[in-house]
Amino acid sequence: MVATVETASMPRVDMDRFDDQGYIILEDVFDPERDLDPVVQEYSAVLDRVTAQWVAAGKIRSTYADLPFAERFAHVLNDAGPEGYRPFDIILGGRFTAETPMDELMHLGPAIFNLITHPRLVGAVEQVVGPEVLSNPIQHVRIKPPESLLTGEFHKRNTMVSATEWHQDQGVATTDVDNTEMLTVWFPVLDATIENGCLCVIPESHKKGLALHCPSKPGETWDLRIPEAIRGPDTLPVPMKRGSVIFLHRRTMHASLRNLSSAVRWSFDLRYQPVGQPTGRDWLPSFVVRSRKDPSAELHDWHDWARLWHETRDYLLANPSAPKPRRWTGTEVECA
Ligand SMILES: O=C(O)CCC(=O)C(=O)O
Ligand SMILES: [Fe+2]
Repeated sequence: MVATVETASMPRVDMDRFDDQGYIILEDVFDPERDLDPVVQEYSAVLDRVTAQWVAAGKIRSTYADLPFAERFAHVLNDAGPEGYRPFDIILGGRFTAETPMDELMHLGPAIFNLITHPRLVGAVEQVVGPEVLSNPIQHVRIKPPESLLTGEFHKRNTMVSATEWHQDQGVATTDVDNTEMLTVWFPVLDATIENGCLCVIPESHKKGLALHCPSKPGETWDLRIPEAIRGPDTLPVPMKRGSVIFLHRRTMHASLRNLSSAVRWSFDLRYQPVGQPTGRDWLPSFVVRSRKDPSAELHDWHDWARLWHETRDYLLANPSAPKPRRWTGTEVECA
C-alpha cells in the first residue's frame, strides 16, 4: 500500500518506550515558522492591547512598548499584580464579574486553536489515547520572564511565570479524574534550555502509583510538591527545541527549572483524553479533536472553540462553581 502524505509524515509514538519511561519526546511535530511564530505574533498583539487598556485604566504605569518582550512582559506583570497574567492564559479561572470583558479573562485566538487541533499533534496523541480524542480544558500557556526581572513575591507562587515544583498531574487534579486516562502534552514556543527553565522528569516514576504531595506552609513560595524523600534524587532535565513535544503519563513526576537566563521561557501544556471520561472541570468546555467513528463531531473552526469559552463565561456568571475538596492535607509525617 502506498502511504498517504498524512501517514507518511505523521510522527510515530514508540508506545513501548512511552509505557516504560512514562514520557516520550517527539521532534519536529510543529513547524516553528508556520505554527509557532504566529503564536508569538498573536501574543504581541495581546500585550499591545492589554497594556493600552491597563494604562488607560491606571492599572500599570506604562505600555513599556519600547522594551523587548521579556522585559516588557515582566514590567507589566509587576505593575498589574497577581491578576496580571490572566488575559494571557488559555483557561478561565478565579472570580470575575459581568463587567470584566472576556479578553481580560483569557486569550482565545486562531494560532492557539491551530496548536490544540494540529493534525500532526493530534495524530500522535491518537496513538496514545485511542481513536476518540477529547481536548481537556485544563490547559495553560507559561510565559516566564527572567526570574531576576520579577519583583513581586506573589510571582514565586505562580507556576505560569516561575519554576514548578515536583508533582504528578494526577496529584494536582481532583480525585474524580483518577481513572481518566489523561495525557499531558507539553511543548516550548521558544527553545527550552536548562538555563531558561526547561522541564525535568523522573523516568519510570509513573510505575509506582500516585505519590504523596505536600501542600506548602504559610510563607513558603510553592503550592504542592512531592517531597524529595519520596521522589529520590535522580531527575532528568529535558531541554527541547521549538517544534518538539513531550508526552507525559499522568503519574510521571515532573517539574521545571527556574528561568535564570535573560530571555523568556515560553511553553504550552495541553491535555487530551478518551471521549466519555470526566475532565475534572465539567464546567469548562471540552471538545472532540479526533473521532474515527464520527469525524463530523470534530471541531475545526476556531470561532466555534472561542464561542464555547464565551458561553462558559456566561454560564459561570450565572452558576459560580464551588471549589472541589483538596486531596492533600499535609498531615503526613513526610510533609512535616
Ligand atoms: O512548564 C512548567 O513549568 C510545568 C508544566 C507542567 O507541570 C505540566 O505541563 O503539567
Ligand atoms: Fe504538571
